Amino acid sequence: MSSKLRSLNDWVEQVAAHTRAANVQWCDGSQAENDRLIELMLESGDLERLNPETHPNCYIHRSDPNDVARVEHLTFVCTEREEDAGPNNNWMAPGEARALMSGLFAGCMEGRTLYVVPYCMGPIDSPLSRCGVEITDSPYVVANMRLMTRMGADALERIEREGRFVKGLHSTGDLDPDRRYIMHFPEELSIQSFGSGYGGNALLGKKCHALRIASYQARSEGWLAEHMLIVGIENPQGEVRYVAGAFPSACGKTNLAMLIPPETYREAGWKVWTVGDDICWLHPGEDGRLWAINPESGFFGVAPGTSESTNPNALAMLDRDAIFTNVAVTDDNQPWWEGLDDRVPARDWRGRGFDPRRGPAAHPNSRFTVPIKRCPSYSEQAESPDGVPIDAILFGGRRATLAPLVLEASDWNHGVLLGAGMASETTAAATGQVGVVRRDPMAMKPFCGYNFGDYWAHWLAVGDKLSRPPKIFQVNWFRRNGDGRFIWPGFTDNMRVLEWVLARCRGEVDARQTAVGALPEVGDINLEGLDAVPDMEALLAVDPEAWRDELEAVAGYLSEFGGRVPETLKEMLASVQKRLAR
Ligand code: OXD
Ligand code: MN
Repeated sequence: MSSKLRSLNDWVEQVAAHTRAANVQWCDGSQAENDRLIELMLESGDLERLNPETHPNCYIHRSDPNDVARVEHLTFVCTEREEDAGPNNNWMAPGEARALMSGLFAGCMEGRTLYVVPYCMGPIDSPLSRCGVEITDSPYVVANMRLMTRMGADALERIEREGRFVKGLHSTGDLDPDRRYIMHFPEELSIQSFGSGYGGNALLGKKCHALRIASYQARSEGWLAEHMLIVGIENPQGEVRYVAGAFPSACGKTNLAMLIPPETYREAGWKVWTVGDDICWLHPGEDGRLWAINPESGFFGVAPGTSESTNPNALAMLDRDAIFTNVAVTDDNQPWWEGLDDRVPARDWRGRGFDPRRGPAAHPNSRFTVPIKRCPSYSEQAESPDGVPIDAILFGGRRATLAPLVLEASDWNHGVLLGAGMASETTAAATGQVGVVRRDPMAMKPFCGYNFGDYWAHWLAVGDKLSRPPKIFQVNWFRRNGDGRFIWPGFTDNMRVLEWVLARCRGEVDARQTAVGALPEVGDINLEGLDAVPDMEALLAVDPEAWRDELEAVAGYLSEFGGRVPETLKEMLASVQKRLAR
């Protein structure tokens, strides 16, 4: 097979020659093709079958122990001018990057099959979707791309019709961390990734395309590509309102996206619908609202901590048709991770007999890949070509102190400031120290494909186009008390905050105005049915001293982006600082 599209064929031929691939296989996304790939990986040891009685059609992949997370220090944005990538990105000149990558790719597929993977990010018939083609030598990547994107014949047909696609070239190479690079060329809509098989580095539709390249493309086309979940909240009257939320990696986006409301809410008729858990493309609509699609069609979720109490919907979808990466297994070959239950695993994520002295059984960034349609709270609207209209945007972070449970921005521009000032404690989703507070504007620090200064200007410009913009809120589920314990129960009870957020959007409840934003009155968060009443005073406290320091830190951070920071944002910051000084 090949394609009717000359530019695609030429590229595939040129890559096959350069990498000296043994075979070229065009992927059609069919079940038969997937079955063959799974068989191949079972034979090669890339996959092991999990217990077919308890987990039919589920497999485990154990990665190289060196290759378990995104590698931000090896991820580059290669724009012609360094300042266009901005201080938020590692930069390399495109010519230098291409030469480096060409050296690495030369001959790297000798003896291997080159897979051509056409994919569509977003519903196949949506004008908001965008397409790409990934060339890879990893059957694991092909199988995961089939779960995470609309991959195969339909995508190829759309690509041939449009003639435009993001070019992604990937090889696992020899998995040598010294020969590992994830390069982005946003000006030519292309990606080159070498030396890693890990999802965020290798499933190029996800972070590389749907965030870094798409954010750049979105800026020139007038929309936003964001690191956000999308969730529909149905009230007892049967009306569904959609909320998008940006949270840094491993801060509970997946749990929030498929939350089951607390019992009292369920009894009253509240329901939650899942549209997406990680990435959201937001387009201004003709009606002056923001419309969102989830460009993905699956979840690549963090396994540890997922349990019957934290995320029962996730557990319900993980008992068939899933690929697990770097989890542990029980003696009857079921997948297991810390926080799941109190069984003792037999083998750890490296396949060794489990020995707690060697650390956790599952890797802290172990993952599951599963089609979104397997989720019990799956929303049919995830296939809507128009997307869903967004009423509220949440910016969340993991902050032990300072940030209250929820805070409402006074308007869109103030919301952009709240997003730009986001900070969070780091997690295991990326290589590096865990638990350090770092600035993570809009949860996009690792994912924005261009200078943050220009990105904030673009956010402001998108707001100018909206006559009915969503309200913007900052949330923090992770505030701790003096003993270091979380004050807010989180998980299902985050529904209580969402109820307040939506009541604000509908103008149904007043708020307490403070210098930094509007907060709920202590009695306005519904606590009915909670066993232990959290310290709401502490959760909703605003400490002016601490906020003055915070805003100074935000000002210092913004100044790193120099002249690219929009004046409007600086003025907004100054006006909040002025209110705090009083
Ligand atoms: C992810 C991440 O995998 O943000 O979604 O790291
Ligand atoms: Mn993510």
